[in-house]
Amino acid sequence: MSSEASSSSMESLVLKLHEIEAVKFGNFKLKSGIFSPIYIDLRLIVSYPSLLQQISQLLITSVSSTSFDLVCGVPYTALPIATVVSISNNIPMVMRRKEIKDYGTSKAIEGAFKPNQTCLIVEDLVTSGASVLETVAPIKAVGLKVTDAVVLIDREQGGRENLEENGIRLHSMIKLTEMVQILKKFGKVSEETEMEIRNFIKENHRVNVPQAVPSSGVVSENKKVVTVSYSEKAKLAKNPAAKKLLSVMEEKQSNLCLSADVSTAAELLAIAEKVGPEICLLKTHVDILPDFTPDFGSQLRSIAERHNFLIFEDRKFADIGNTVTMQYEGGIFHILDWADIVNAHIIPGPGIVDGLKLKGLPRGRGLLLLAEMSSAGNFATGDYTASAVKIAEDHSDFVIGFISVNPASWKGGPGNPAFIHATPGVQLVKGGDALGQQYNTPESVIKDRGSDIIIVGRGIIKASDPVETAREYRLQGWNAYKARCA
Ligand code: 5BU
Repeated sequence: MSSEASSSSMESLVLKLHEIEAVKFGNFKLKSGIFSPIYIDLRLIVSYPSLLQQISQLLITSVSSTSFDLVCGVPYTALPIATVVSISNNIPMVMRRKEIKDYGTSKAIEGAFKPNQTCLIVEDLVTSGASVLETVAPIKAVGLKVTDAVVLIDREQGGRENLEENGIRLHSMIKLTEMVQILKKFGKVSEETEMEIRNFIKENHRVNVPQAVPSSGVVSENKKVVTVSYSEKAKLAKNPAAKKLLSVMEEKQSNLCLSADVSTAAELLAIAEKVGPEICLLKTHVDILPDFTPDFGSQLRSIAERHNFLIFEDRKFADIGNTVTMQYEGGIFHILDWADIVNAHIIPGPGIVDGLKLKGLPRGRGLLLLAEMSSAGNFATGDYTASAVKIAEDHSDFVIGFISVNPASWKGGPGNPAFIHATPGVQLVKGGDALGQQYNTPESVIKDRGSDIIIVGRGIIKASDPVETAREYRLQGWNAYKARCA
C-alpha cells in the first residue's frame, strides 16, 4: 500500500468499492480466456462523486514525489478520475481519443500542450499494462514525455514489469492482494476466497491482456494465428530475399516497414537515413517522386546497406506476364535493379507471377501477392484471397508471402508457414482516413490477426518526431510478436 495513503483511508475506500459492487467475487471469464475469482469494475464510480473525489485525492498523494506538467486518463474509466485530479490540483489535462475521426482535425491527443512537457498517465486498474501503453504511444508520438503512471489498483499480473520495460514507473495505490486482505479483515470475503485469489495471482503473474469482458462480449474468434518464429520462417523460406528479410527482422528486433510516402526523392532519402535503424523494410511508391533521377536506386541501396534494411517497391503490378517483365525491368525506374521485393495483383492469373519471376528470381528478388487490401469495400476477400494462397504455393521459390489484413481469419488458413504476411493500414489507434483507408493497431495486426510485418506510412511520416515515433511502432510491433510467440 502506498505509504503516503493512510491505511484507514484505504480501508474505507476498499469497503466503499465493495459496497457499491465495484468488486465482485465468483467466476469471471477474462478476455484472455482464463477464469478469475474476482472482478473489478470501476466504471461505476462516476455515480458516486464523493468516492471519485476520494480516489483522485489518494492518487495525487501517491505521486507527490513525481514531477509532471499534464495528466491524461486512459479512456474510458480513468477519464473522470483524471478530470477530477486536474480540477482539484489545477494541473492541465490532455485527452486521448480511442477512435480517431476521419473528418475534422483527426487528432489522437486533444488539448493544449508543448513539446517535451511531461505527462502523468492516470489509470483505474492495471493488469498487463497494455492499456496504459496504448495511451502512452500516441502521447509520445505528439512529442510529450511519459515517465510515470498512477493507478488505483494493481492486479499484480505483470503490469508493473511490462511498464518498467517500457521506461514507465508504476505507482499503485493498492495491490489486489492488499485489497483482498482488507475485505477479509472486515468479513467481506471468506478465508477460502482469499486463498483462491492468492493462488489465482500466483498462477497468472504474467498475462497478456486479461481484461474482463461482459457476459455478452465476444472473445477473439481468430483461431489460426500462426506462431512460427521469424527465424523458423527464415529456415523454411526458399527465396533469398525472404531469408534475408527474416534474419534482418530477428537481428534488429523489428517487424516495422516504413511506407515512405513523401513528396520528393530527396525527402525519401532523408527519412530513410533517419528512420533506417528502426526498420526491417522500406516501402516506396517511386512513381510519386517528381525529382527521380537514375541514381535514386543506388543511393537508396547504399542507405539500406548501411542501416541493414530491405527495399520494397509497392508497384502493384497487374498486367499479363509479358507486359510486367518490361514494366519490372525497364522504363524510367528500372525497379528490378534496386527493389528487393515488389508486389502484384493476382487479377490476371498466375501468368503475372511467371513473368515477374523470369526477371526477378535470377536476381534474388522476391514477390508479395495482394491477398487482401486495407481499404474499405475492396474486393480481395474470400475465394479471391484463397486463390492468392494457391498461386503463392505453386510458386514458393519466388513468392515470399502476401499483403494481408487478417490472415488468421482466412477460410483455408494463411498458407505455408514460411510465407511472410505484411499488413498496411496500421496506426497506434484504430481508425481510418477520409478516402477509405482503415487502420488497426500494431498489437491487433501482429498478435490477433497473425501478420508478420506492420506497414506504417502517415503514422510515422506525419508525426512531429518521426524517429521517436518509428521507435514506438517498432517496440509495439516487436512486443506483439513476442506475445504471439509466447
Ligand atoms: P498509410 O499512410 O499508413 O495509410 O499508408 C499506407 C501505405 O500502404 C500506402 O503507401 C498505401 O499505398 C499502401 N497500401 C495500403 O494502404 N493498403 C493496401 O492494401 C496496400 C498498400 Br496493397
